[in-house]
Amino acid sequence: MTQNFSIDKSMDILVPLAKKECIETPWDRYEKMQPQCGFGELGVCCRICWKGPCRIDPFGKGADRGICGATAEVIVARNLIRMQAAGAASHSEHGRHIALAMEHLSKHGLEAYSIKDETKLMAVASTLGVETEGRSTQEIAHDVAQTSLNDYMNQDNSKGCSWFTKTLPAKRVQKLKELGVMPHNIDATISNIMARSHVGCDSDHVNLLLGGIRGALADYTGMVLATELSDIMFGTPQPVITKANLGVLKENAVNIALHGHNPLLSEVVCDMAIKLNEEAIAAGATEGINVVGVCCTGNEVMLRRGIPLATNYLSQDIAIMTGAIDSMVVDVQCIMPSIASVGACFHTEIITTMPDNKITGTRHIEFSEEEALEKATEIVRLSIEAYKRRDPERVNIPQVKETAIVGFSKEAIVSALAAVNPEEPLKPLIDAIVSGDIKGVALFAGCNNVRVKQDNAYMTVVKELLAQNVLVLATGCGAGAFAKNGMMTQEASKEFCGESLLKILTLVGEAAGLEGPLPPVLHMGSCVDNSRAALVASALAEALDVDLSDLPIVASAPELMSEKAVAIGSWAVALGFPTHVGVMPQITGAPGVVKVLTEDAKELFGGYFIPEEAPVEAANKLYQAILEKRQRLGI
Ligand code: NFS
Ligand code: SF4
Repeated sequence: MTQNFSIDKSMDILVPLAKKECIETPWDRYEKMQPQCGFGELGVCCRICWKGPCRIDPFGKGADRGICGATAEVIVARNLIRMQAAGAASHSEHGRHIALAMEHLSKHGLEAYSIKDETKLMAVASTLGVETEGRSTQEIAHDVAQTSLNDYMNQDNSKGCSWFTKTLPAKRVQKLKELGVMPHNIDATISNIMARSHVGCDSDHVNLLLGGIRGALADYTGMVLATELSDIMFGTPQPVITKANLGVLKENAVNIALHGHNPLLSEVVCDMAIKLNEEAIAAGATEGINVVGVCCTGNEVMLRRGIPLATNYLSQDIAIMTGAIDSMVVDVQCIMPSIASVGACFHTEIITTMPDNKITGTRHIEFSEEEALEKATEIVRLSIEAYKRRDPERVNIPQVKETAIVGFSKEAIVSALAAVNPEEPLKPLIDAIVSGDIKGVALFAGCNNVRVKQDNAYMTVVKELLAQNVLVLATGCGAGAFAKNGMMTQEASKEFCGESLLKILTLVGEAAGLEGPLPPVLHMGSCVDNSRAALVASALAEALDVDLSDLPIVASAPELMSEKAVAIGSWAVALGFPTHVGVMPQITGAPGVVKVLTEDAKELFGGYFIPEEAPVEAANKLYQAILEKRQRLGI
C-alpha cells in the first residue's frame, strides 16, 4: 500500500501502523481532499477583494474576467507573486532574527552564543567591505550585523542590497539592475509586491511577474545573509559522517526531535542536551539523550554537529508513530499542525517556541536569545519527564538508517579541491567541466509533496543525471531524501556515477583524505543554504570571467510545495539557471504567464522554468539544458 505514497522504507512500517491505530497520515488527508479545486490548480481563482471570489472559466464558456475586470493573466500573476513575497518574507525573517542576535551579541554579549568562526567573520567582513584592520572581533561582528540589517532599511533604490550586490558576479548584478529587478531593501520589496497586487493596482502580468522576480531576489538576499551569519555564530560546515532515517531513534535514550529552521534555538538545545545527559541516564535512559533532526533544522544541526536526521517534511507527523520521540521541539516554518494530534496519541511533548508560531493543543515555551540557556534547559528536562511516561509497548522504531557523509559548504568544497590544487582550488573543477569529465552541475532543492511519491522523484532524476556525469549538490528536504535513501555514501558514488564523474570524485575525495570518492550527492545544508550553491556558482563564474547564466548549471525541485520553494526557484531562474519543477505550478490557467516563465525568461535572464512531472523526462530536459549551455560556451 505504502509503495504508492513513499519509497521511504520506514513508511512501510509506520503507515500501516497508523491505519491500525486510526491515526490520520498526510496521505489520508490528501485522499479526503479529492477532488481538489480545478480553478485553484490553474491559479485562476481570485480572493483579493470581497467582491469576489472570482474565477475564470478555463474552457472559455463562462466568465473571462473578474468582477473588477482582471484577466486570468492578472489573477494568476498576482497569486504567484504573493507566493514569492511570502517565501521571501519567511527566509528574510529568519535572516533578520540571526542578524539581530549577532548585533545583540556584539553589543552586550549573549551567554548562549559566541562568534565560533572568526575566519568566516573576516571573510564576510571583507566581502561586505567592513573595516577589519586593528578592530576587535566584537566591533567587526557589530558592523557585519549592521550592514546586514541595513539591507532591510535602505531607502535609496538606486543602491542594491549589500548582500545581493557583493555576493553575486558584477555582470549578473548589472544585468538584473538594468532589468529593474535589483532589490534595494528586503522589506520594501516584499511590501511592494503586496501593494502592487492589491485590488485595482498593477494589471500588467509581465510587470507583475518582474515585481515577483525582484521579490525572489530579495529572498536570495535574506537567505545568503542567514546562512553566512549562521556560519559565523555556529561554525561553517565541514564534512562529517552521520546517519539518516528513523532508525536513528534509540529505544534506550531520551529522543529529542528538533524541527523547524532557525539554528538559534536548535544549537542551544543541542548544547543543553550534552550538559544534561546524566539526568537522562538517572531517569533510566541508559543511552542518555539522543538529539535527532527533522526538516531544515535537522539539516542545520546535521551539517554542523553530525546530529542524525530522522526524516524530511512529509513524514514528520508519522515519525511520532514510532512512540519513541519524547519531544518534538519546533520553531518556524514547514511544521505540520498535525503533529499536535499525533503527539496527543502518544506521550510525546510537542513544544512550540516562537511567539508568532504557536500550535493549538501543544505546549509553548517562549524562547529568546537572552534566556536561551534557561529555556533550553526547561525543554530538555520536559523531554526527560516525557521519557518517563513513554509506553515501551508502543515503541516501534523502524530499523532503517543509512550512512550519510554531509557538510559540503562552499568552504568545504573549496578546501577539498585545494587538496588537489592548493594554488588555484577551483581549477580542478573548472578543468573537469571544460573537458566534459563533469558535464555540468545540478542543484536539487525543495520539499516533499503528497502529489508525488515521497522521495521518488528526487531519486529518479538524480540517478539519471549522475549516470550522465553531472555533479550533484543538494539542500533542504531534497537533501534529506538523498540522505535517507543512501545517496550520500562512497558506495553510492561507485554504483550510480558515470565513469568520468566517479574519476573526479575519487581524485578529490582521496586528496582530501577520504580514502575513496566523495559521495555522489553533496549535502550543502538547509533551504536557506541554497545560497551556498549560488556562491559556488559565482566563484566559478568569476574565475572564468563569464556570467552565471553562461555556466552549465541547472536546478531541480522535483517535489516542491512551499512558497519558499517557489521563491527559491524564481531566483534560480533570475540568476540564469534552467530550473525544473516536478509539481505543476498553479499558473497554467494563464498562457501568457506560462510563456513568460518558461520561454521569455530565457531571453531575459538565461534561466527559465521547466515544469515536468515525469522524473525521467525531467532529467532528460535538464541534461539537454546543460548541453545547450556547454554548446554556447564552446566546450
Ligand atoms: Ni525548504 Fe525547509 Fe523542507 Fe521545503 Fe520546508 S523544511 S526551508 S520549504 S519542506 S525543503
Ligand atoms: Fe474579483 Fe477583481 Fe476582487 Fe479579484 S480583485 S476578487 S478579480 S473583483
